[in-house]
Amino acid sequence: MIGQDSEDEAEAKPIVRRYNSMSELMIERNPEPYNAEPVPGALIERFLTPQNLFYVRSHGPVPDLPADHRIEVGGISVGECSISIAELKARFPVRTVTAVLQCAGNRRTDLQQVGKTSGDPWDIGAIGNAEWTGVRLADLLDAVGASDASNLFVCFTGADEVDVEGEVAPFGVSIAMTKARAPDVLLAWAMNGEPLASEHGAPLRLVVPGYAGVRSAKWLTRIEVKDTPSEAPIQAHDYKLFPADVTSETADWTQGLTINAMPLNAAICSPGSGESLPAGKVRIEGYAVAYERDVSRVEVSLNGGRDWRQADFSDDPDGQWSWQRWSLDAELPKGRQHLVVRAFDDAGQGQPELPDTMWNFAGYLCTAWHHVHVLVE
Ligand SMILES: Nc1nc2c(c(=O)[nH]1)N[C@H]1C(S)=C(S)[C@@H](COP(=O)(O)O)O[C@H]1N2
Ligand SMILES: [Mo]
Repeated sequence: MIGQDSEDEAEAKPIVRRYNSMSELMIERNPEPYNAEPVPGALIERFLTPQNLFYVRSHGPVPDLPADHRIEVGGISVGECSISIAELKARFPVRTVTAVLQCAGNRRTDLQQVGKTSGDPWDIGAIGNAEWTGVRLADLLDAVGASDASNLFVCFTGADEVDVEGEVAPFGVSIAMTKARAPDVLLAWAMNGEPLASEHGAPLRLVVPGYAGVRSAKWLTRIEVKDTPSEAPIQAHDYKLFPADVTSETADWTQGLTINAMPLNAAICSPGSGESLPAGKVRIEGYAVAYERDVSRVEVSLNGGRDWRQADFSDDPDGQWSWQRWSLDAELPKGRQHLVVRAFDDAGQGQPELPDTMWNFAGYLCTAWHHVHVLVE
């Protein structure tokens, strides 16, 4: 420690918090069906988000499926068949992919400051980063002789019944054949090396890296090749992006943009909004995501967005689908302090400043600069 005693060189320590129970770690957004997100400070502690800290977004009750459950496969030029998870493991190479899963409604609360929206009031925790293990969807599609024509879609059905604006039907979504055949799209049975928990889709779920969480169907029962997108209400009448002058009453669902690829985003997780901190050095931490591109830099402002400093990246992930955790050690003076974060991708593109510029009635894809207000005592 010789010569390292000046205050400037003293390293800030991450803020340590103690939690006494899971209910202090998960913020319930809806009791029935259970939807919840982790408290931001706990979310950012690890590169891989543990299953019990991973947000849960379910549109209906969690179905209970046996481990020997079979998934039906069929559709255009595919002979009707079914396959169990044991057969998937035996027939195809097992792959592991680290990828973020993020709900398109993550950060909806910032849009709700601009105007009322539908949907659960997610803060910044409807996101997690996990290591998914399974087989490539492409390998199964090849094995059943599916065409790779780019005008086709692969449709997925879940075992849960969901209610979309009064229309009750099994959960169903689809992705284009070109994405379905991308090497990192998995039929997964494990998360972070553990069997999938029931709330995260056991025994088998789809994982579509880079796409909104909704496309990663849980509790798979059927995979079908079609020449149209899934007609299920979740695909057809939900998770679409509309301009600000469209309301839930005027929306023509055939005109909305189907939310697939997720945009550049960043959030401050620690300190959390409204927290009180002792004066002195503090470590500010959070995440940034860019998917198809890399996050090239993350900037933090300590004065509401007037001046910016570059944060350091905390991890060096392989592959393109992980989040980047970042941190910045800073000296915060006493009083109310206003922290802001914004990220840039490797095309030099940043995030819009204000949520006002992206408000939409369903509250999707909030990518505005993220603000946190703290009291330094
Ligand atoms: N069968 C089924 N799959 C589903 C859902 C669902 O309600 N039912 N929710 C979707 C949505 S909107 C999201 S954001 C993710 C959430 O996955 P998680 O609960 O494991 O975090 O699952 C997707 N897959
Ligand atoms: Mo979602």
